[in-house]
Amino acid sequence: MTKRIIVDPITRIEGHLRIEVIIDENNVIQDAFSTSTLWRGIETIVKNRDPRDAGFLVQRICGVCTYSHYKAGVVAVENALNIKPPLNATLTRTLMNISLFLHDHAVHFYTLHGLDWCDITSALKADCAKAAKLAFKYTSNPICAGESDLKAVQERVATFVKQGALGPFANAYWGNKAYRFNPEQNLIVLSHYLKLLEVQRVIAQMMAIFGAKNPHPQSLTVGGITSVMDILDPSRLGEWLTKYKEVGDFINRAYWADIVMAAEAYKDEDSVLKGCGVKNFISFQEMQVGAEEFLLSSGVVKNGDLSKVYPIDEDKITEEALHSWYADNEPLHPYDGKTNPQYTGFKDAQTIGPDGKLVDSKIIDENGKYSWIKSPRYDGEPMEVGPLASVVVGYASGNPYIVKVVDEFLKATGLPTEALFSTLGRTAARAIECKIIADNGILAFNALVANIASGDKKTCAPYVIDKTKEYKGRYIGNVPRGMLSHWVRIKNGVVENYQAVVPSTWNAGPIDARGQKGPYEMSLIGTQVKDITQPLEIIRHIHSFDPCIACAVHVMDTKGNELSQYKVEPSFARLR
Ligand code: NFE
Ligand code: MG
Repeated sequence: MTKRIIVDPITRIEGHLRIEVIIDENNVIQDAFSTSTLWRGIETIVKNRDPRDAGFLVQRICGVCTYSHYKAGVVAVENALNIKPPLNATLTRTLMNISLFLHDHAVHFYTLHGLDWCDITSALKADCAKAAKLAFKYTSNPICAGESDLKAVQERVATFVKQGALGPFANAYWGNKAYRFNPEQNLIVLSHYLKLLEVQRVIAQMMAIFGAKNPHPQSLTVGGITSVMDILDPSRLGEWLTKYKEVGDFINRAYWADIVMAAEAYKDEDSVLKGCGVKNFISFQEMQVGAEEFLLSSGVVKNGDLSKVYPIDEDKITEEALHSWYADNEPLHPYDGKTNPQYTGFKDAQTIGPDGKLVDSKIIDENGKYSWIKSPRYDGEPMEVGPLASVVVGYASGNPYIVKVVDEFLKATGLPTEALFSTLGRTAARAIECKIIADNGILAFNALVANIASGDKKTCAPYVIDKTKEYKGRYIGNVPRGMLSHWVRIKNGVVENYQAVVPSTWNAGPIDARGQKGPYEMSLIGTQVKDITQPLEIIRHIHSFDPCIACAVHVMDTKGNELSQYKVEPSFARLR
């Protein structure tokens, strides 16, 4: 009888994700399975639609990266129609992208992942004066970490606790031995957690300046942008700049400092020093800051070997569905991808309950289909995508923006480069990418202002769609959770086929036909769970990828039929 820990749902993510792990007698994870339990259908909805609407439709894939799919849908169609948007449009798109990345990364570290690192109950025991002094160890200019700030935070949260209601901090694994911050460090992170709630609003406003609204901005159009008056208005430009600086301040004085602090506090915590089982990384050029200049680089790094970076051959990208709830098992290039559902459900099993006795239960069929997520592969190999991939590829390529900040991180923490290949490294990589964008996004702003000042007012390129012609095109780029690609075929003036190969699909997908597991599953194997009733280590590894299962699945029943009923149990984890 194997022991299984099932965490369903994984909370503090977007979408519905279930993790099953098999542990040995020492509670070390021997095998792991990642399952998306819910599905939606945008790739199907967009078929037979006007390609000019594709961006708006595919934008609804996700409510988190609300800009990524919009931009990808617009650029894929531009690529198919051979349209080159004017520089003003490209740079304005970057300004919107900057706010998306800053938002997603900061919100991930504090709101979604932070409580895997920070024990709120311990923060209440902190000595505020000591904590205020300690904050200077990690930055010369701390924010929201003065003695009175910290006292106010402690009192605010203590009020919840006295009322017996932890609010957003309820139902966590407080006191677990896998937490490593001391009370003062926990209090600093808690203070920044609360401050981020205010900063998040400012970042959303940044997006809305050129995007018209947030979430789901609406100012991109095939060929360019529609926020013409905004980019020609110095007060709108000034507003964006002020907010960008305010957010950058938080990134450098809070987020960055807290990551350096986490690296110090957790450097002996075995569970975060592992967590990188797939050491292949793929990342794509993104964040255009000039006519030809980008902050993030393209390439493939294999087996963690930083001495070589391979160029990406996009013909080598496939998705397969042997273990996914779709009918077509074989690997297909996304231009020819299929989305025909075939749900096979869970199987009955007797598993060990919390009291050690057998209970009737349901588990996945790991030999059959067990997830709504497909398995993307590059040249037949699983790849990790995301900030860690972007940092690894950029570092190995000698990208000066990335090398500078990675070296700064390694120097500040005393960690070796190999430490990047871990859950700690993945969490740090997100802060590294965020800092690169916070510090250098200004280049795109300056380039836009200079281009307008030079007299170029163009915001859209003209084009025609010839209904007698067939077109195909794609967007490939990097979004906050990693490499994203959208592939479109156009025939008779409408979308004939549309496939999105999404970051969380790369990371969360199930086993492929060659028996290879993806990054989520591999990240868990070998980790010891200290307390099987509180599998904090599982959640921390998985959260470090910043899962977005809405993005990874993006399928729904277009006829509105009920496909299945789901019951989400309030208990965070159940032992089988
Ligand atoms: Ni739904 Fe997304 C990003 C995309 S996903 S959050 O970033 O594309 O995995
Ligand atoms: Mg897809």
